[in-house]
Amino acid sequence: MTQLPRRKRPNPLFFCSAASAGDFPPPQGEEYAVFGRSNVGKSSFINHALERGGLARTSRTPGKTALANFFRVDETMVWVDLPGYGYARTSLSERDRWSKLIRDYCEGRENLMGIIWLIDIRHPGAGADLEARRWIGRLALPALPVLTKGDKVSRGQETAQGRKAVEALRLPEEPVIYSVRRHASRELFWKRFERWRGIHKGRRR
Ligand SMILES: Nc1nc2c(ncn2[C@@H]2O[C@H](COP(=O)(O)OP(=O)(O)O)[C@@H](O)[C@H]2O)c(=O)[nH]1
Ligand SMILES: [Mg+2]
Repeated sequence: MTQLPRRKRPNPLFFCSAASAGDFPPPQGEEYAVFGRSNVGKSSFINHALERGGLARTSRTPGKTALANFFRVDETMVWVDLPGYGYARTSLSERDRWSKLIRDYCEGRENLMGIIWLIDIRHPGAGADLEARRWIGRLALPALPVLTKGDKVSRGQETAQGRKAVEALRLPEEPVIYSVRRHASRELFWKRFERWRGIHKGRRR
């Protein structure tokens, strides 16, 4: 197998927050959505994977990010931190606006190449994720599953939880196990991401 070239340290840049589709920036380069339940660790993941603490705001209070936030990762790629789904305590109208934002983005964004789908390693197959699974399936977009908070289970449980996730959510591939408390996660993630990106590139919808 050929070795992937070593990654350059990213120099990410936050450049846009959008509350609705009218605020989306003009599409440029490939876009990847970071998607998952509220509090699953999306912002922490973005900061860790892109090696920039404080880039995406992290919060102990779930359900706060009502915006789609756009980050330029490098010359070729943008990541979009989408609002989290499945947060019960927001008002219905707020929820409607969020899901409309997610829908408008995922269904209409012409340069969206795939979804980085974050799932809590402790609860694979929770209701909101099952719903998300059906929805992602209908979108016919490639999804790279990432189990977050890997440090919350023992090493032994990691494999078991991974298997559970594959079954419960009918994952298209083995999930990447991630923890922001482990340096090694970053390297593992990027290897998997670049491979996944390479496979799906050129197979635009
Ligand atoms: N132990 C542990 N906690 C994490 C990890 N990733 C995120 N968290 C915590 O989970 C909470 C929610 O994280 P956040 O990134 O704001 O989630 P978001 O709502 O999906 O953006 C915060 O308290 C984080 O510190 C992880 O890998 N390990
Ligand atoms: Mg967040």
